[in-house]
Amino acid sequence: MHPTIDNHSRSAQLFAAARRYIPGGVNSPVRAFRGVGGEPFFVQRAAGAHIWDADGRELIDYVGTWGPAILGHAPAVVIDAVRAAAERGLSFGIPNPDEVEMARLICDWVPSIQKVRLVNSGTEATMSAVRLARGFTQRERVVKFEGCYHGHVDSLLVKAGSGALTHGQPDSAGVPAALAELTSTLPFNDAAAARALFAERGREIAAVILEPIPANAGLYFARPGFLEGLRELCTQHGALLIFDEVMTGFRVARGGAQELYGITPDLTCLGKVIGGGLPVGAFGGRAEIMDALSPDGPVYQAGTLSGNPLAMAAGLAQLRELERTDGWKKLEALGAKFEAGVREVLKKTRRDFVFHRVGSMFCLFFTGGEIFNLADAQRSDRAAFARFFHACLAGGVYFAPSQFEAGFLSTAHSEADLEKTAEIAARALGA
Ligand code: HOZ
Repeated sequence: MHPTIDNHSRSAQLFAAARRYIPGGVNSPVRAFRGVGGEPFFVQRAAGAHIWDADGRELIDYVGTWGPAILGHAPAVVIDAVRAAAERGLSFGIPNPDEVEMARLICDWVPSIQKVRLVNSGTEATMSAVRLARGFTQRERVVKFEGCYHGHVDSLLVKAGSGALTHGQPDSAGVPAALAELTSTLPFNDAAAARALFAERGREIAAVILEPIPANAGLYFARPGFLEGLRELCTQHGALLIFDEVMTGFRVARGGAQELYGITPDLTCLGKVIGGGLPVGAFGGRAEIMDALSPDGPVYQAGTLSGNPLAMAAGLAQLRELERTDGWKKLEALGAKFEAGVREVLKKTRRDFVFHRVGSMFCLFFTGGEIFNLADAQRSDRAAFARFFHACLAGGVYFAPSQFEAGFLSTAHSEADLEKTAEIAARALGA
């Protein structure tokens, strides 16, 4: 049995019950701990940078509900906004004023987005963006990158990252071969391969979709010129460039990764931070493209709960609070402090590591050398990662239960949290 859980714990009992009624006992595969072994714990409540499991154990949390909790868990400003919105009604299926406010804010903060449609998840955002790109360009081929994950969209579950990678199924059963055939995959950071694909099939390509900062196969970065090259190729060949900023949007900078890199995509997918922890997604871009959506255009896309008033209220409150408190500056300072602590610890170990960070997102690979794509990331020693994960968890620090996920800091992480984490990590690594 793994050290995480004992058979009599409340979490163990809940997991046994969950397995009876829910496939694998979880509602999203990465939660099942298969990437690290053992069984997941169940969370009872969360506040700030901390979570409490069903057995009352307190943990410092670096998952932050996979990104949305940028102010930490349950910040008063978001809870108050949600409470007030709930009292006005949970869902209308009729346009509501906060949808307009959210759309205005997104368009103001992300200049490449002139119009935006709100949906309920990142998966919906990428699925709809791909359909829109196909409808707008009247082409069918989509290009994605190995290890990039864009939710569980049929066309994009080809060589995918995140849970798909953790569970050894980057190509899902149930995706028709005929559909997968319309998806071309390329290694990330391979500009020559992208040029070659466009030279051969440029006229078929509706869109290139990517995480401008891939964060679902660990975390790595574009080489200088790579994103610019893709922008140029798409423009030259009449394909749309789609940035999946579900994780990086409003997190790595107010205007997302596209602001950091100075690249203008045609379409952008958003989620996570813009919902403040409630289910939300969005996709937007140039007005002429977005106007191809129904009811103005021929590309159908819809949703009963889209623009849900609670999600809008939560997202607006969180984004405004980030802006009001100079949140991105705070997160960078915190990230730098966290990184300094980690590097101190790593120096004391006798093995090779690669530590990547951008703002409040980070990843520690258990290998040396450089990491620029999925193949590099897969060199990481996953067994060593799993041992590290469980030692940290036993010490009271919760990192994502997979080598192939990013970690997240929030403005609620304190210096004491970072110090305790460094201590526990040092012990876990035998430093
Ligand atoms: N990497 C995923 C989010 N981008 C993890 C969340 C999940 O699959 O449940």
